[in-house]
Amino acid sequence: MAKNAPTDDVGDRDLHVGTPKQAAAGVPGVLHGLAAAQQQMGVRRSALTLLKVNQAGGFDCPGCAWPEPAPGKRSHFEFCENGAKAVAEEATLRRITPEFFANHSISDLAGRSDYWLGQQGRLTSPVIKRADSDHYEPIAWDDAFTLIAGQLNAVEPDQSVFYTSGRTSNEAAFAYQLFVRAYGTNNLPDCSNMCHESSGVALTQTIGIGKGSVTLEDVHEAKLIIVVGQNPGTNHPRMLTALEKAKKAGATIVAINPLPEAGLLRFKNPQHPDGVVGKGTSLADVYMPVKVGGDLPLFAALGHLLLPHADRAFIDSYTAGFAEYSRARATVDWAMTEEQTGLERAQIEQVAALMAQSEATIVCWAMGLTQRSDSVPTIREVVNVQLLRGMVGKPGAGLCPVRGHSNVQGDRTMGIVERPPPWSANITRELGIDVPQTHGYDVVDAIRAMRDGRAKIFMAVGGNFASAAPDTDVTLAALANCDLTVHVSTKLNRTHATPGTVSLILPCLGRTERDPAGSVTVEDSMSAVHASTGRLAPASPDLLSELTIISRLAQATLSSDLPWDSWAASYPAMREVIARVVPGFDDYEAKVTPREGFTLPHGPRDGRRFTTPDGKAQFTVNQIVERHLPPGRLMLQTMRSHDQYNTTIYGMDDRYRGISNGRRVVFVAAKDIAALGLADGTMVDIISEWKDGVERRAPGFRVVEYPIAVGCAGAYFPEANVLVPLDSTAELSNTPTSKEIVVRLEPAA
Ligand SMILES: Nc1nc2c(c(=O)[nH]1)N[C@H]1C(S)=C(S)[C@@H](COP(=O)(O)OP(=O)(O)OC[C@H]3O[C@@H](n4cnc5c(=O)[nH]c(N)nc54)[C@H](O)[C@@H]3O)O[C@H]1N2
Ligand SMILES: Nc1nc2c(c(=O)[nH]1)N[C@H]1C(S)=C(S)[C@@H](COP(=O)(O)OP(=O)(O)OC[C@H]3O[C@@H](n4cnc5c(=O)[nH]c(N)nc54)[C@H](O)[C@@H]3O)O[C@H]1N2
Ligand SMILES: [Mo]
Repeated sequence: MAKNAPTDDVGDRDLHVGTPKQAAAGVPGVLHGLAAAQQQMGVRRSALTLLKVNQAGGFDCPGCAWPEPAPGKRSHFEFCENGAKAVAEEATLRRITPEFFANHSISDLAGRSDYWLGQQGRLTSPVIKRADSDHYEPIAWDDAFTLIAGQLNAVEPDQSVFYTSGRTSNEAAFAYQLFVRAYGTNNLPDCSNMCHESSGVALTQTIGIGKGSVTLEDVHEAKLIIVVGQNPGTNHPRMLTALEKAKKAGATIVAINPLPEAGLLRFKNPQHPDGVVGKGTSLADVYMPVKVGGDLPLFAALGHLLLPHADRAFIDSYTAGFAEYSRARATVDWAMTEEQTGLERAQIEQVAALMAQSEATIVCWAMGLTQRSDSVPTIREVVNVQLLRGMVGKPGAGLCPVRGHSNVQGDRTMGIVERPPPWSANITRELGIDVPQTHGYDVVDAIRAMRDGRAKIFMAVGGNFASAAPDTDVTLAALANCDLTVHVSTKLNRTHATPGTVSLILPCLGRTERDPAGSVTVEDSMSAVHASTGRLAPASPDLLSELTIISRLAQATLSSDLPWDSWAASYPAMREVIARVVPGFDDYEAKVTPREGFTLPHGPRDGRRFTTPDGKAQFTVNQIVERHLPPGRLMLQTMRSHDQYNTTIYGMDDRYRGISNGRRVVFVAAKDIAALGLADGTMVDIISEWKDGVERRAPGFRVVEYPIAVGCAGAYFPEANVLVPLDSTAELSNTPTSKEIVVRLEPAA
């Protein structure tokens, strides 16, 4: 039997701190995943649903963007503990009814935790909060579209903001950007702005395309894999299977991370006998406990050490800027490097030696590199080192930004971006729509615009803007400052509890559910596009697909006579249009009919073709800006626990880090705890200090002594988002610096 939703909201009452684990997954992982599924769905539905994850004819796991092996090579369980939890959140049997909203005012909901809100179950019918009301109440779909269209047409298009989270299918994403641009704006911020934007910017500048250059086969064939700023045991567990496979074929693995994450140290693959009873596979051969923010000096030093091992043939034929780069890296200041990285010269030399020997090296990275002020230069420095050794466009080698949301990469390919897409002329040619050419708002600029009254309408297809965005108090006030907020969502979340004057929640189908319009398509982190087919009965008969909601809103709002009805009724019809407009999608329908789908072209990977202005891959010279914290301060990074999907809190445990029944914890090294005069278990407020002079405070965190790099601290997202100043963003990508916050700890009042 599925369990009922919790009625009380107990917070961290029963917090317990144990010892961190040394290995990830194994049988406990599978059992935890199944337990989560059964609480939400019961036993039978869990079994039937989980067997369809990532299978031919099944649906794409909504968990993460890590690719699946080719169909013949898939196991029957092509999901992981956290994939099971992601599916359970959506396929839950719990329901939010109109009575729920009658019983809970919006002020009541605003006081609840993200965990409690998410546990209430699926949204089932459209609701509206009218001006001067503190409750959501039912509204008919047609009335909802008429009302929103009326408001959209009453403001200038640039006064509206249209957010997207990365679960939206290719077809819905294409329709959404088309609607928004036909309406007249490029205000299309998305979760990428807070996620891999820095990777996109750095890769576009250097290799001419903002996507990673490896396939899953490359990972299997690599000789050396360097995992930087990523916690795959929690966030991309299926990646551990690929790392294990590479390792068994002889690869060496290096982990660069301020935390010794369990999944990087040892993996017990529950599908192999030694993963069930044995010790599993030890993964990382070398662990580099870098200080938060030390990656740029680290990769600069690696580049210096690798200069004598440069691949001259590759550099001469395919790159530009090597002379300047090699001059900049001719010397290295070891004292500064050791101080800024927290690593010893010998450790760095050891990794350089591995790189010098390796004929096939992949560097993987995620949020540990992308959410800092110097993220773009840091990723460019990673590119330098890979170019130096000729590690792009070669089997088993390359650059591998590991994406987060399951279709975040596809949404970008479909034109969800705050600038006119490079193919906007095709929209005009094929559909007769003039695409606005002005630069729109990204996430941070959208918050500023709402705060300052320049934007009055906020619409979101998916996501939880209020909890995901930085500077929580500023973001909440910005949303509340809107005349209208509109949320296309599957689950209740904090953003719904922060309404504009008028607010609507439009409930939609999830990826696991049957859709009469056919299968949708998605693109994974390695540019492979394939179909996803939901099989479950929808959570409520009143749900519409995202594509239908967007199409009906477009019809109500726009005067142009595009065939929105036929698109909403058929994903193949929408794909036919995409094929004519988006490069790389010709014969789209034919290519996604076979279950394996197809891989989009990628010049650097396929043939060392670099689409930069001079056609060469670019070496860059990146300045190292040293960080010196005032006495008594720590560099805080905000990260995910093992029991959450971004702002969706599955449960209150972080098993691998030894935390149960609570989330308000701050991880600090023993040496810093002693130096600060605190103790393990002290309750503190975390205060962030930023040059605007405003003190942002996150009250009531328990200090946890942890093997984290000295001078650093870690706390969970979204509880710590209140500490991230809105104006503290990465150079060039404008990504909030969620992994670079200068804080002090004060004993709690
Ligand atoms: N189960 C689950 N899966 C997910 C998600 C989820 O929330 N739950 N989220 C999805 C999304 S949208 C994304 S973007 C990905 C996120 O995947 P990750 O990037 O793995 O997520 P984070 O928890 O932010 O972890 C960042 C890692 O970077 C390290 N780190 C922090 N600062 C630094 C630094 O300065 N240098 C280095 N070298 N390392 C540093 C942290 O210690 C941590 O191990 O996962 C996706 N998959
Ligand atoms: N401090 C700090 N802040 C961060 C980060 C960090 O590491 N630290 N990470 C950043 C990153 S990497 C990201 S990607 C963002 C995430 O930002 P978002 O993508 O905005 O947040 P999510 O928590 O993934 O969104 C969850 C909500 O999506 C809705 N949803 C789920 N599935 C569907 C669906 O199929 N359709 C629709 N329409 N809605 C659906 C549900 O209502 C659910 O409540 O947060 C960023 N914020
Ligand atoms: Mo993300």
